[in-house]
Amino acid sequence: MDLFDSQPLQLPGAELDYRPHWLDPGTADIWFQQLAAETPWEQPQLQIHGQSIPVPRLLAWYGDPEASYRYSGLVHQPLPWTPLLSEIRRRVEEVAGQLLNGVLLNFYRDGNDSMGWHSDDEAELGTNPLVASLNLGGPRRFDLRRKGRGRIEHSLQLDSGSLLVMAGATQHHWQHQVAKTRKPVAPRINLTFRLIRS
Ligand SMILES: O=C(O)CCC(=O)C(=O)O
Ligand SMILES: [Mn+2]
Repeated sequence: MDLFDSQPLQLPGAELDYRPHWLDPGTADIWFQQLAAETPWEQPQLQIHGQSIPVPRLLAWYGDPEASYRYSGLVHQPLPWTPLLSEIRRRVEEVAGQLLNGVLLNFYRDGNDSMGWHSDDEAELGTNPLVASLNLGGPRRFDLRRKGRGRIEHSLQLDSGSLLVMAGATQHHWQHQVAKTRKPVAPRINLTFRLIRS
């Protein structure tokens, strides 16, 4: 790992560390292809005002047996670590400097797939959670805004092989999104590693 290839982002009340070239492009491509093919992707339905609406992307949750996780209104039992995901976890834990017992995989098939505004502030993540987010495949824009405000204050283009670590009080004060786009974009897989406290 190149210690100097790290960009701390100066946003008030946030602790963000962006490493654009964390992974070499060849490995990023191999990991993308393998995860796209071997993951049992799901598209859960959200219940909104009595209507059933599919989540606008594909998901999978992996982790240690105790790491069940609630997202999209449902509790998900973790799938067991695959050899590739164990290897990725080991490398991400080195950067994070802490254990991470679960990973949410998001597959954005095209520009119509997205993730709405949210903070990673579920109770089972504890007070100041560290979330380490690895990006593979096509680049997408990642937006940040302060809670209670509408305006996007910072955007990052998350390229393939980049790692974004969010820590400290970031999730208390900030929300993030990956918006839909009309630009043609290649498929993308994002992996967010977390520590679930049971
Ligand atoms: O796809 C991304 O970069 C964001 C993913 C995310 O925010 C999440 O999984 O909580
Ligand atoms: Mn998130």
